[in-house]
Amino acid sequence: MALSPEMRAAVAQQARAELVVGIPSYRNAATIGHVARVAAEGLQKHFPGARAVIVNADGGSNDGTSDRVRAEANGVPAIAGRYEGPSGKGSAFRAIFEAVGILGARACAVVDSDLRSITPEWIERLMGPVVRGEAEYVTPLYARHKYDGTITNTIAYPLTRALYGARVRQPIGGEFGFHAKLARVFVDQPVWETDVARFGIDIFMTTTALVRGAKVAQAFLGAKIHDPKDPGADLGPMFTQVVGTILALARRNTDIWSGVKGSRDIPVIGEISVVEPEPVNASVPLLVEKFREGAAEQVRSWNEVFSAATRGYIAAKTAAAGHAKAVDGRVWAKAVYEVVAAAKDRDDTEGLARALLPLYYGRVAALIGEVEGLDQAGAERVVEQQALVFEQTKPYLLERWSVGESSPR
Ligand SMILES: Nc1nc2c(ncn2[C@@H]2O[C@H](COP(=O)(O)OP(=O)(O)OP(=O)(O)O)[C@@H](O)[C@H]2O)c(=O)[nH]1
Ligand SMILES: [Mg+2]
Repeated sequence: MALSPEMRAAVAQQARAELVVGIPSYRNAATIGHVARVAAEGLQKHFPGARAVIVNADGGSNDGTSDRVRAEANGVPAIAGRYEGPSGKGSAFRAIFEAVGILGARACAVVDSDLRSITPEWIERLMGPVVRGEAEYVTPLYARHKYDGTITNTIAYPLTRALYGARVRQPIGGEFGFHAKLARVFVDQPVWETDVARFGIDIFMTTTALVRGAKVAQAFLGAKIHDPKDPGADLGPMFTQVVGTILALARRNTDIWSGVKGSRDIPVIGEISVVEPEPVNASVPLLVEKFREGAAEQVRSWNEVFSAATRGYIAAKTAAAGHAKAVDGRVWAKAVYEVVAAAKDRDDTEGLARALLPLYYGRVAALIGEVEGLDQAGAERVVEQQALVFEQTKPYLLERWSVGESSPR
């Protein structure tokens, strides 16, 4: 149970609602008021006859985050308070899913609390398809700066696409719409003491929707502008939580992904237009340094996880000078699959994700070089090309996986 007794009581006091907008937060007082105001406006403008509730599940902020939500909800009932359980975005979502169940709602949209570019139309695009019965799970599609979303671009997108065969471009975008039936499925999974309670939540939701055969659509939302993070400086824990969760889910769903070849398009709602996102900083020297440092730390676990070819490549790269330390897309795809295959007989998926982290830094450094000087469309082609490499390399995963079956390594 993630709803605190106080929040549960506040939810139970509400009349039945059809729609819920959920906002997870932790110390977002500077930005969450705007998000709550725009969400309320979207509900009033696009779903005027429907009863809706805004639920803010907070991680114990002491900066007045929840007060901002109450103050800005503009007549839409708002429940704002602390969730219970492990600290993290996923626990906040769990509380929101529980509220959806208690309120008897039909559809829910979740939006991050650090968004600056949210408009009332986002609420319509995310929830409208669910309300109209056109989709059960809606992922966002937005223009992000070419240095933003590096976990998405290097692994969450290409690996989800290759494993489950669906071209969901932003599987961990942060904004989603879904049917209450799926909220129920999410709540019922025994994952709430794992990294799903933290930043594993987004990939858990998307993967669960895909393996359950939910009808998925992508909502075009324009530009995503939020509190940006430098991929070298900020993203280590998020990477291990997201990738650890991908690995844990891959172990459980072998019978589904092993039969998938190629990938299918996922329909897009709303017209895609060109928008210029705000630039995000990325420090290549920092990435290269972290690659080298991490390689030194991980030697022991790398012997257990990676093939001799991959280890040889890494050794050569980390010895090379400066920018030459970058990791090539083909080697990256194989290394990722070696880690997926290693998850077959290892429970410690987070440890495996940590083993991959230095290579991720090396891969991001390379990707930054590959897209430097390209416009958004050009950068997008590079990401697509890499995703295709993941699809083409998938037989290598199947091979490593079944080798593990007959002879323990
Ligand atoms: N309740 C709660 N919410 C959190 C926690 N950490 C993050 N969040 C919320 O989750 C949302 C996404 O967090 P961000 O830190 O913006 O992460 P992100 O935008 O997915 O990551 P990047 O795309 O890499 O920038 C925001 O609404 C945060 O307030 C937490 O520990 N507890
Ligand atoms: Mg953010």
